[in-house]
Formats: sequence, structure tokens, C-alpha cells
Amino acid sequence: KAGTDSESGPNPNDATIKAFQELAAFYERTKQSWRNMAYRKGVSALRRQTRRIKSYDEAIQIPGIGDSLATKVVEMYRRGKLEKLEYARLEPRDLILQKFTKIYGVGINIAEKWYDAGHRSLADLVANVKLTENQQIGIDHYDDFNTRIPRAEMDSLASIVKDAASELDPEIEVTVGGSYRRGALTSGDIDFMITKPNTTHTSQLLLFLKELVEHLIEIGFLVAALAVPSGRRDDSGSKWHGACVHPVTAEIPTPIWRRIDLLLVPASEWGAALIYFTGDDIFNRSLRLKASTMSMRLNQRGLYKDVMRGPGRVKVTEGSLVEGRDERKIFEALGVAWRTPEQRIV
Ligand code: DCP
Ligand code: MG
Ligand code: MN
Repeated sequence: KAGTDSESGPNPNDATIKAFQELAAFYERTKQSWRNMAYRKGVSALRRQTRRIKSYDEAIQIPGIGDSLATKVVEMYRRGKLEKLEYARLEPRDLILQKFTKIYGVGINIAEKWYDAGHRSLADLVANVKLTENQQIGIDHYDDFNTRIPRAEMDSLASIVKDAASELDPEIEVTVGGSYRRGALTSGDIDFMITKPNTTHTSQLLLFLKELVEHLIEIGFLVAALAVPSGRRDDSGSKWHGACVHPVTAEIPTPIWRRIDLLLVPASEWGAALIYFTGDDIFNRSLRLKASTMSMRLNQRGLYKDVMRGPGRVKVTEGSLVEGRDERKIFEALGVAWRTPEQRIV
């Protein structure tokens, strides 16, 4: 009779049934058909029960309920909600795009292309996509590259590079920029800026970079080269992107692959480059905006005035250099009060 019908009537396990139905729908949307099936079976199995299922042992004995579902039956009984479901309620498309864009060198465009082609996991990509060498490295070391670097390890990585550099050429100066220079306790990667007194062009530093990289590969510190991320293309060869790994020590018994950027900077551009590579990116944007309101232009090479722009604000000439060498003087020329690197967070 109505109300006790095993398909539609109230059931002591209603809350769990609802949660399982929602999970099944999530797995259907994300094309995880095996899990979708498992939860749909679980729903039918629970509907046949007349008592509230409270323990793992009770649940696992029900045909159609396996280990994973039995655990969730208990979770529903104890917490009244499922952690997995809270996760599933987030937009799956966004979650997957987020996962894909965390592959080094993969931007939103590639991620969306993969999503639209039906790929939903890293395993999908490995099995079905012709990956570039970079993307393959990014996936092979996905967890490593997404693990932040503690400041103590940053110090240690820095001294390895600094020691190697000064051995090759004592006049070379190496500075760690990026979030490290802003005082961050952990960093996403390590950004090295390399310069030498009296240089005015990166070409004067290219040979050094080549030797430094070769040496660091030889000692096993640099473990992979990665192409320059698209959108930041620079053909001058003045940058090197890749991965490094700290030698095994008592403090670092199982080394993690770390992202490393090496950047050549002529002494004449040191101040502008320091500003750019110290960031953060939002602060940089605000400085560039300030420059443009003063009819100037700030980039990683210098602050310029009298930049000529044609139709559509297209740059016609670079203009004349106001300042490149000195970080503080660039702030002054922009009329911006000096901010220590630690204060450059908008
Ligand atoms: N930068 C920028 N705009 C970008 C990318 C970078 O202005 N689109 C500048 C500011 C950054 C610096 O380059 O501080 C280094 O770039 P990173 O991507 O290494 O960023 P951070 O070092 O600031 O942070 P993280 O700890 O994540 O490496
Ligand atoms: Mg960085
Ligand atoms: Mn970087």
C-alpha cells in the first residue's frame, strides 16, 4: 500500500539514499560510469532495507554494497553528510580545468581544449593525448611541482647555484627574486636573476649561462629543461626554465623536483628587472598602470618616457630611457613611495 512501497515510500535510510543519488549523478556527469553504476545499485539496495543501517558490518552484508559504499553509509550515519559529495557539488568542469592548469606550462586554453575533447583526469591525458615533452614532465612530476618550497630549502638551493656561479666567474652576481625576495615562507618555484657589473646587453652573459647550466646538469642539480611558457616567449636565450633537485641530506631525505628559472639581466637594466621579478604580479600591474598615466612605460628593462603610440595605442617607438639601473630611482620617477620587497603585495 502507499507509503510503504519499496520504491517511493519513506525509508529510514532516506538521507543516505539522497546522498548516493547525488553522487551517482556527479559520476554520470563526469563520465565515471563504473562509479555511477555502483551508487545506483547502492540506492536500490538501501531502498530494500526496512531498518536504518548504522554500522559498516551491517552495510557490507547487503548485496550491492561494497567497501566504499559501506564506509559512506557509516559516514552518513555519523556525520550526516559526505565529504566526497561536498567536493562533487563544486562545479566539476572548474575542478578539472583547475587540475589541468596545475600541469606546468598548461594554460586555460589547452585545459579547455582537453576538457571539451572529453578528458577528465591526468590518467586520461596520459592515455589519450599526444603530450609535448614539457607536458609529460609536468604530469610525471605533477605532485612535486605543486608542492611549495620551504624557505630553508630555498636558501640551500640558492647557495648551490651561487657557489657554482662564483666558481665559474667571481664577478657574476646572483639574486633570488620572486616570492622569496618578498619574504615568503614558501615559494612555488625559485627565480634566479644573474648579472655582472658593466654589462649592457644580455648577449654579454649568454656564454656564462650556457656554462652554468652545463655545470649544474653535470653535478646532477638540474634535471630537466622546460620550454619558455607560451605568452612569455623570448627568443634571446636570456632565460632558462627547468627543474632542479636538492641533493639528499638529513633535512631533505627524499628530494622533490623543483621548478627553477634562471634569468640574465644586464647591469644597466638591473633595477627594472628587480622590480619585475620581485612582483608580485598585481603590484607590477599597478606600477605599469601608474607609468602609463604619466605617459611613461615600465617593463622589465626600464622606465621609458615619450613613448609614441599610434592608432589603437600600438607602440611606435620605445621612447627614451628614464631609468633602468636603480630600483629606487624608478619608484622616485614614478612618484611612488619606496616599498621594500616585503611590502609589494597589493
Ligand atoms: N611576473 C609578472 N607577471 C606574470 C608572471 C610573473 O609580473 N604574469 C613577475 C612577478 C613575479 C615574478 O615575475 O613575482 C616571478 O614569477 P613567479 O611565477 O615565479 O611568481 P612568484 O615568484 O611571485 O610566486 P611563486 O612563489 O608562486 O613562484
Ligand atoms: Mg617564483
Ligand atoms: Mn618563476
